[in-house]
Amino acid sequence: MKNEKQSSILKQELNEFKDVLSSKIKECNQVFLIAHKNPDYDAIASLGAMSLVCKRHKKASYIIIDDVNDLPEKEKVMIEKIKEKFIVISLKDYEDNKTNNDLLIMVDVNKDFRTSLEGKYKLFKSIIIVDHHDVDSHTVKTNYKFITQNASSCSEMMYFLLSQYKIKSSDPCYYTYLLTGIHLDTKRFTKGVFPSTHEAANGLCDRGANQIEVDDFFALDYESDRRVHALIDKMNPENTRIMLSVCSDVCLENEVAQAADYALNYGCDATIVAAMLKSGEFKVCARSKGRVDVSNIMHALSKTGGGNAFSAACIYNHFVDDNASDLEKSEELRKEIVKILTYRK
Ligand SMILES: [Mn+2]
Repeated sequence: MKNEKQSSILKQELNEFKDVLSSKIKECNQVFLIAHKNPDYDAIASLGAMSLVCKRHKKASYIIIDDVNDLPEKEKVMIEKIKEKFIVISLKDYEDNKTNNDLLIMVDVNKDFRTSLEGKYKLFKSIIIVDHHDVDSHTVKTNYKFITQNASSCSEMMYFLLSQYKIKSSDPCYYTYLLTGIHLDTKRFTKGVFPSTHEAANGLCDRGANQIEVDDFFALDYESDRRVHALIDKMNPENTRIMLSVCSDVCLENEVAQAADYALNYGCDATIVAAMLKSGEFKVCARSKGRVDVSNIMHALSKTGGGNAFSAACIYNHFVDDNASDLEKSEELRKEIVKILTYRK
């Protein structure tokens, strides 16, 4: 698909989908918008853009984000800005205000367990999904979905939808956020870039996206970066090919992921990093250059395991003794991981 037609095919498909989106928005009483838990820049930007689409249809829309306080500062900044124009609610608010004719729009996510509405999808009259992740048996069942892997990000698709609806935001921050989402999911234009991605980025800049503000979203936070490097400092080559770091340092989920990403720069086949979250659970992130399928390892470790052969993660919280010390728990987890790695050899 890496040819000049890719962009026009994507735009044509989105244009057809647009009619479904419009009719579903018009039919319902109110729209609820949701993205994946721990929403990233792509997810938050897409929520903002989809809110603009609902506003265009003069329909009340509510963004459900249940974990705002646990998010990193810059994600909170984005959400605070969106709150100036739109209503952000908790899961509890949704439950208090639901009707029997509600539309749910899921952006940047398609799997049931990845949002805080897990188990509650049947409460909605209709569900629309706009996403760029792979689908599997966990994909929420609906006839109204636009899911493609021929786009860099949900932000990219949302840009094309905004432009097809001829929606112009007086506040350029919505364009800046979409460009930030594209930068995030393409690792700053180094992977998963399509011809349409460049077109979207150019269009966003034309509409006033601020590249300097985009760069600010990727500036490293000193404290956070030290925590990432502390995890990397604790790495051991578990066998000659897999670098492993397991410790009870308290980190944010994305810091564990960053450590696993960074360590892949070493001459190894794969990296696995585990650290403790504020909740007391352990986050485990694994990355691979391709010789090792890390999603198998994450699935073997925990039923929460998800991802693909190159990049996978899970939450680990089933310890033999829940009252064990943090250090004992991290040692138990290390042994579990080593056991799985040993079986695999
Ligand atoms: Mn995304």
